[in-house]
Amino acid sequence: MSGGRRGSLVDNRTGQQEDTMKKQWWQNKTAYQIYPKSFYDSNGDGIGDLPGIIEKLDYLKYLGVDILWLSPIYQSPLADQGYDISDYYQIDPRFGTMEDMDRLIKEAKSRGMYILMDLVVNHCSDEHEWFKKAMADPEGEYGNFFYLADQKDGRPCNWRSYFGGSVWEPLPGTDKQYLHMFHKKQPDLNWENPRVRREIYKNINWWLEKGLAGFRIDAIINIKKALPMQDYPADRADGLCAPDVMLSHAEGIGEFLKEMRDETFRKYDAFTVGEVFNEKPGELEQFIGDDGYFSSMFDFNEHLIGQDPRGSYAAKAVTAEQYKEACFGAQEKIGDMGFYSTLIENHDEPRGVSHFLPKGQVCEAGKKMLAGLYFMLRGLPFIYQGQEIGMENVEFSSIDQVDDISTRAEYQTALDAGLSPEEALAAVGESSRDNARTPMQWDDTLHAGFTAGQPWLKENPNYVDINVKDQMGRPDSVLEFYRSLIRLRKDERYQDTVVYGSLQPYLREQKNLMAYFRKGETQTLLVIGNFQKDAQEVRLPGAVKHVLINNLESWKEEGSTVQMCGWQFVVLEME
Ligand code: TEU
Ligand code: CA
Repeated sequence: MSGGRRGSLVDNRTGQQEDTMKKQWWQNKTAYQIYPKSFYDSNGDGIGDLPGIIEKLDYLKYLGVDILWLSPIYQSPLADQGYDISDYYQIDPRFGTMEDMDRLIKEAKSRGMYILMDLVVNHCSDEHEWFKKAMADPEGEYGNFFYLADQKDGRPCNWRSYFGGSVWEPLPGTDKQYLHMFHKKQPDLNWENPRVRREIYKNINWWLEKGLAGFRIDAIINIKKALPMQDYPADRADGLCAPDVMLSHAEGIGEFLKEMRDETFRKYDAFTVGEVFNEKPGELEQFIGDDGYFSSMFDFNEHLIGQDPRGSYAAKAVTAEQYKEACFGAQEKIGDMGFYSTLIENHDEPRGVSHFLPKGQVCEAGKKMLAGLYFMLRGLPFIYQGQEIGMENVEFSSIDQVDDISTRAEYQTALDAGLSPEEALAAVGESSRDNARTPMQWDDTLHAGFTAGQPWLKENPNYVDINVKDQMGRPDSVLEFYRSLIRLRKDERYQDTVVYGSLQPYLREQKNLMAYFRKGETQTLLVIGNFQKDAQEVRLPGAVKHVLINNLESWKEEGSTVQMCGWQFVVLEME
């Protein structure tokens, strides 16, 4: 891995040549998120596993992705599907063995691919031995691994957990209570305790020694609490306040993050991408600038559109204009100071095509347009499993079909707000995390070719139409379109512009049109997406040299304008 050489880029704001951001080994790559439980089941128990991932490495190589992020596969009761870890040094037997993991790292390496694990260290599982020891002796050493308080004094604060209810829960068998920002089976680790931090760094280094390329870092903003704990104004009838209110009062996370970086990642030139929703204004450079805590951070700006403090039942549909402004706003904020990781979906989100395209208008052309629009932004694109074939949200006919604890909590919130069960299900179903967690659709045989047994979560019945087997090699498929985007990113003639070129919005005011320039030192690309089902005319800023990518066959250039068909997406090389 070579990095650290100084890159020369055109400054976004001044258009001047500048000695700016350092180039890094990972920036010209494409990343792919695997949700192991739903990816491929090699032994028929209905649960995807590590040998299953190894079997599909050649498929991922065909797609062209380089960096693979695995959602957690550590030993876990799976209360939150592995985001509740009971042993950081073990692979959960349902996913495979440590030998499988070592083999995966080796097999990936031999194909020129890199493995990232998920680093979940804001909390562990209540089944972790640290927590068991804390329960056995709350006054002892391990009591201080968590946030404990005496029950007799009442709740220390009125913070609401992300999955509903108070963050406080009685510590079984004791007169104490403990804090959990997420589910009660996910007690928060006390980062103020240096021993906790040392244990975490030791584990990170242990994994990096195995040859991991780095980590995706879970929920990391939560490690710093606003202390001393206090109440904030209640924002719902439950008398509690949303966790982000507390986070906005928490100061000093940088000391932890810097220490973690220096004790671990930096020594290995590891790639890290932080899951950060709530950095404070002006903090972006500290997080992912040249000397940042992480290599990169996800751009979640598009994913916050339409959210409502009352709960996910009240969320609003996203419009094309909102989507465009969120993308451009993020790009302006980051400029060339750092490198975002871009995405349209992950395991916590509904399917991007169902969420960002208007209801009832989801089609192959629209799926490709959405793919092209985020892929060509400046940043490291992440593809979530199944996204590359255009997998869609699933219909839930009963809350019993929902496995996810977050959706179940949101359902209860909707009922509490007065919705009928049918309304509540329809409302929370749209944003349910289970939309992304249905089995990967490999082919049109029983259970989408995911398992020879019974899948742990029901497959989306549309697998008969949407599956890998159908799309591989079909030139007009969504899958082949993703391949063409990845090829362009890797193409030596264009890579510098696609990866490092500055980004400038074009015709920003034109409705349902998202267009932008990517400008390199000697080259200008123009990206245009017609974000609606109807055709629209677009003025061209100059002569077109080549149409590099087009999601439709037609190209209707007339003088200085082009007639863009509904959902048409193009990448043009300009004279
Ligand atoms: O998500 C963190 C996070 O902020 C989530 O609460 C997010 O807002 C929510 O999932 C939206 O429904 C991470 C993981 O990605 C998620 O899967 C875990 O459940 C969570 O941390 C706890 O580890
Ligand atoms: Ca299995």
